[in-house]
Amino acid sequence: MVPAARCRDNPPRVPAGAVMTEAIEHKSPPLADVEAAARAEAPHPGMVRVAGGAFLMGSDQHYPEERPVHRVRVDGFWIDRTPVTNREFRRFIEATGYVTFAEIPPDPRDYPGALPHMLKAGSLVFTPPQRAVDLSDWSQWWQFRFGAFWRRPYGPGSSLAGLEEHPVVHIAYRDAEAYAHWAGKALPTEAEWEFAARGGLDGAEFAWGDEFTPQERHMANTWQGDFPHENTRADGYARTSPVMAYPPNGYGLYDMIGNVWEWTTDWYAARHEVTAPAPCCASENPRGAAEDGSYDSCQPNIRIPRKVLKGGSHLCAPNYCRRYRPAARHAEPIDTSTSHVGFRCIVRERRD
Ligand SMILES: [Ca+2]
Ligand SMILES: [Ca+2]
Ligand SMILES: [Cu+2]
Repeated sequence: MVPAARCRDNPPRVPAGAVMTEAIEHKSPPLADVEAAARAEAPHPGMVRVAGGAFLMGSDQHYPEERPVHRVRVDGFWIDRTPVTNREFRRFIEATGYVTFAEIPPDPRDYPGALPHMLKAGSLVFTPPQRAVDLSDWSQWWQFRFGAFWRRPYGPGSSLAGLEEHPVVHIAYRDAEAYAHWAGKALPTEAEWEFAARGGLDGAEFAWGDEFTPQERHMANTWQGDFPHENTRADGYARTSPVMAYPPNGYGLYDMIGNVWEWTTDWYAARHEVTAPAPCCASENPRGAAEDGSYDSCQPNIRIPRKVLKGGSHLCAPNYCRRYRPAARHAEPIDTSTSHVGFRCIVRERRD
């Protein structure tokens, strides 16, 4: 009945109770490149150019899915300086009338075995418990709230007042894709995203260096205290934060780490696949694993493929999830939206 919570720290779209027993060595870019970039015009406002290059992707020091460290080369691209904000997303909705995934009631055919009263439009909202709970049971802090979507981030009665410059949340994969298409942009691959997040600091633990809080300074919106019941908000924010509240990385990019997780186009696999022809070479513009391999092996009855999320969120806490690092990654079913997942876009210089 209850899904194998131990296997995952993010819930499926229709949560427990409703689920489905049966069916269910980088160098800084050469100066010439930097100068060319400064001259080149951004394809859209608010984008930063990242010159192509090689880097060490992944980490051998943390979670198994980040392994192995391997050499990757990506072509140059432009990337949004910040995650897409509520203000920006509103322009898209007003221009197109697009309806997000969280606003559409789940189709019973997609969720066999789900309880009918659970098949209503909604999204997962982080709802902290009053006291310490079993950290293997995400249903203790994730609530599928009917009527929650990007414009009502905490459900009916909530609004975006004061959140205009915060990242948009409750975004399923296809919503991010639709926005990118409308904006004339694309979503990044995991390699592009990680290369950008590292900001030129190859092999560093964090997007800003090797120390989590240099000189006691918080460099990203994460979680301090005992997750999920105690949030000391030593970094200033309990939930999402305005997109430029913390310092940018070496490429001038904000919020790559923390605040909200960000969608990438790669299908998830439990380890990095090294596609380079020989160990000395770099994988060129890797595009991730096969869709078929992205399903959750802990929940064989649920056939929803999963994409790679990057960067961690305001819910990443030392006692629970230390994924506030460029190498960190997380599998997210494409139909799942939550109060801690958003996205940003890129524009590739070379189209292929
Ligand atoms: Ca925080
Ligand atoms: Ca982020
Ligand atoms: Cu986390």
